[in-house]
Amino acid sequence: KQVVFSAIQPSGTITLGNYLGAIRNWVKMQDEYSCIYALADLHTITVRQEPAQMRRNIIDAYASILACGIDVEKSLFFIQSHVPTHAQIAWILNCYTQFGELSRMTQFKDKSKKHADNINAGLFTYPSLMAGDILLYQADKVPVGADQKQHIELTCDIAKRFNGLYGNVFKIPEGFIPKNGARVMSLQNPLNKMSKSDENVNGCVHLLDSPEVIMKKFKRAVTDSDACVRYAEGKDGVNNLMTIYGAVTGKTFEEIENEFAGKGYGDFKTAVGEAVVEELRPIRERYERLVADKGYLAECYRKADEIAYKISSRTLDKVMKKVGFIK
Ligand code: AQP
Repeated sequence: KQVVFSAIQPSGTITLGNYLGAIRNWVKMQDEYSCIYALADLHTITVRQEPAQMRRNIIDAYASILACGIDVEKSLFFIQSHVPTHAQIAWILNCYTQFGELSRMTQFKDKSKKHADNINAGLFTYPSLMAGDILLYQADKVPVGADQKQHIELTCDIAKRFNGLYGNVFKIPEGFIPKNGARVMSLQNPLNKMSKSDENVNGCVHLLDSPEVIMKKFKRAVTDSDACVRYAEGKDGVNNLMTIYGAVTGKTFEEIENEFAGKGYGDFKTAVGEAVVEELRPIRERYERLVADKGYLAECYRKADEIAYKISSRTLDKVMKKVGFIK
């Protein structure tokens, strides 16, 4: 079986964007691939976190991902900071990644604008830790949203450079980006991507929002004065709602346009809200049960942490040997 690797940061409550862009594919890929998923908690401290909140976020995110349908009998789902090989390989890969390459990363540029008071070295070298995460498991495919495309390309560049110097050490991975839902935008500012850490709570639908809150957020979603449900340039708000509705129902843009021909935005927003509520309802219910059983969650991640350590150590040992470290 081919290997799939992906990770998510527990930097806040998981969003509809994370779900449609990545996690839904994680779930779908479990039968066909050997899947390895991680909670990328080391990545979250590139932005300042409040310790008690961070601990809650880690448990909430772990339970949420299981609730989405990750089956620990089929897939590995571990916590990055529990597996020391990640931090170790990140240092090594930092030494094979160029300053210029990291400077070109749009996520770094965006985040350093947003967190101008804390542009730390970790924020800058985030992509080499991410490259390490993926390369440690010799992954073939990496299911992510469109915003991570640039980081995957850099991962491939770093891997090829390393292989060029030392022979075939790393498998060159490939991004796996969904056709629909790869880039879900904020409901309040559809030019920005929907993000866990958005200060405008109405812009972002969280996986664990109640049905009432979800409906309210969709009713308030920014649209335009055209009053026609169609996918077209300049209609960013409507385009985004159509993307979400299409991703959840499987309908094409043409089918959506026909369904709402002659109807106003009010009806359309209600339909999108209701479709999302129904998609997320079982996830929220499963989450409530899972998060109440911290013992079970700990059992799941401890088992996965141990296996992830074994698998990743094989690659790390090889890398260290090739570079010239001694045992
Ligand atoms: N808006 C989005 N649409 C589609 N996919 C998205 N992803 C994130 N936002 C969207 C995908 O979700 C996966 C996990 O993301 P992450 O937690 O590793 O990092 P992120 O991209 O930085 O996510 P957020 O929600 O924007 O978090 P913060 O606010 O902390 O930066 C990735 O596969 C990503 O592509």
